[in-house]
Formats: sequence, structure tokens, C-alpha cells
Amino acid sequence: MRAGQRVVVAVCVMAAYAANAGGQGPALSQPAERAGEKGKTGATVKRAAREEPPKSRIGADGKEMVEVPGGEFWMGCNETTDTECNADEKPGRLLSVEAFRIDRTEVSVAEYGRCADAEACSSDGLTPPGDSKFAINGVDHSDWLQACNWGTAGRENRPMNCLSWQQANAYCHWAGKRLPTEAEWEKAARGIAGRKYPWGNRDFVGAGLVANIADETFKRKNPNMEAAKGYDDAFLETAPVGSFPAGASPYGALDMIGNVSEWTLDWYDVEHQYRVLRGGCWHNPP
Ligand SMILES: [Ca+2]
Ligand SMILES: [Ca+2]
Repeated sequence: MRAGQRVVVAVCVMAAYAANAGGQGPALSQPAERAGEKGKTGATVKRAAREEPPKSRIGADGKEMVEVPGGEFWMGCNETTDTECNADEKPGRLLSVEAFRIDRTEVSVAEYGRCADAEACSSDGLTPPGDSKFAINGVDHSDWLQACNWGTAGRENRPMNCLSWQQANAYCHWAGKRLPTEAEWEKAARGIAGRKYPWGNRDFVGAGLVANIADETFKRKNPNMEAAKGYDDAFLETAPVGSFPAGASPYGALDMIGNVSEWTLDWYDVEHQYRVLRGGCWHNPP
């Protein structure tokens, strides 16, 4: 997904160095051999030996983190389960990452607020002025700017959004972590075997309440926009972080689809103008 330096929906989900990583970051290893058959992972995950049990709450923000084991996983389009892949999701391939941990939930407004109180995070531009304009493909959606959560009473447990990559990056550094690479984000979201969604391959209708996306509630307010037919998560804009436990990834990460998108470390383009933003958000259909 392409994203500029400031978008309406963005948040960081963070990776911390694994306790057993010897201080080495979970950098991507060399891409593995392409699978002989698309969609076939053949991946075996080996859990690295560790000297102490993982801590579940890590960093200056004290957020709960989930552990993602190192090893190969299927990244990108899995044509055996998904016929609607975008061009930038192809070709699907096996990649390997080192073990890492990632926050279980999106960063909340309250958590970002503690970083701002510590003067390690900037609040610049987080509250759009009342006359701000926002459009997608030439269509005005300025009313969506009210979904920016910073500074609105009662939204302390909503996800931090409307922030730049630099602001997300600064938050992660304050917490003693960093943004995930795109490969780490994807493995945390779908596991090793190329799932279509974090919870598996079942589509939204039939999977239960699994994510906050453009649903029937969204469609009633935005009748000209595309939305999931027959799926109603009951949230028009953002939901409190972690509201959809049924949508957990194989490692327990929440809201990896929907609510707000997550910034990653990676550049989207060779010109280094855009960073990769993943996961979709409350105004994206499936
Ligand atoms: Ca929704
Ligand atoms: Ca999300």
C-alpha cells in the first residue's frame, strides 16, 4: 500500500528485539528459494533456544507484546486462496525473518500521550483545523477528519491516528523499540502458510466479528462508498484498540486488518518517497 508522509489513518505497531537475539535486530535475512508451487510454503518453523522466558510487557510504554518465531513464511499473494491480489503483492514468495516481538494492539491515544508528555513525541498536526480538506480520488471526504482521535475527550483507548511516519517512528524509539519491517508485519499478521486474513481464509461474512472495516454501518453513512456486504462491525469510524479478539493473528496480534493502518520501516518505492503502510483501515472494504 502506498502512503505519503501524512495520512488520515496511520499508527505504528512495533517490534522489539527478541530477548535471545543477542542485541541483533530482526533484520530480514536473504529471501528464501521460491516455492516450486505457488501457495505452497513447505515452511518449517524452528523455535530458537532461549535462556529465559519471554517477557510479555516490554518497553517504556509497557505494552503487551506477542512473540513471533523466526523462520520462513509465505509473503505476498497466495493465489491458492486469493484471486484479488494487487500487482504489488505479486509474486508471492518465501521469506525468512529472525524471531521478534510485536505489540498485541495498535498504539492508543493514551499511550502516545505519555510519549508526548515525556516530550519524546510531537503533537504537531495531529488535530486537523476545522476548515481542513481531505479527498480521495477527487471525492471530498473532509468529514472523515473528525476520525482523527488526538485531543478528543473519551477517545483515550482509540488507536493513535493521523500521524506521520516520523511521529510513529519517534514513538517506537521512545518505547525502546522500532517499527516493524514489512516482512515482520506480514508474518505477525498471517503466520507462515499464506493465510488470506489473520484469522484464516474465511471471508468476513461467516468469520464472525473479526475486524473494523468499511461495513454496513459505514455504508449507511457513506452510501457511495464500497463496503463489505452483509458484515456489520457496528463501528462507523475507529474502534477502541483490541476490540476484535476473534480476528487475532496466529500469534495473537489484533487489528492487523482494519481499524487503522500501520506504518512499517520499509520504503515503498526505489525513489524513497513513500513508506509502506499495511493493514487497511475503517474506511477500506475487504
Ligand atoms: Ca466499521
Ligand atoms: Ca490495524
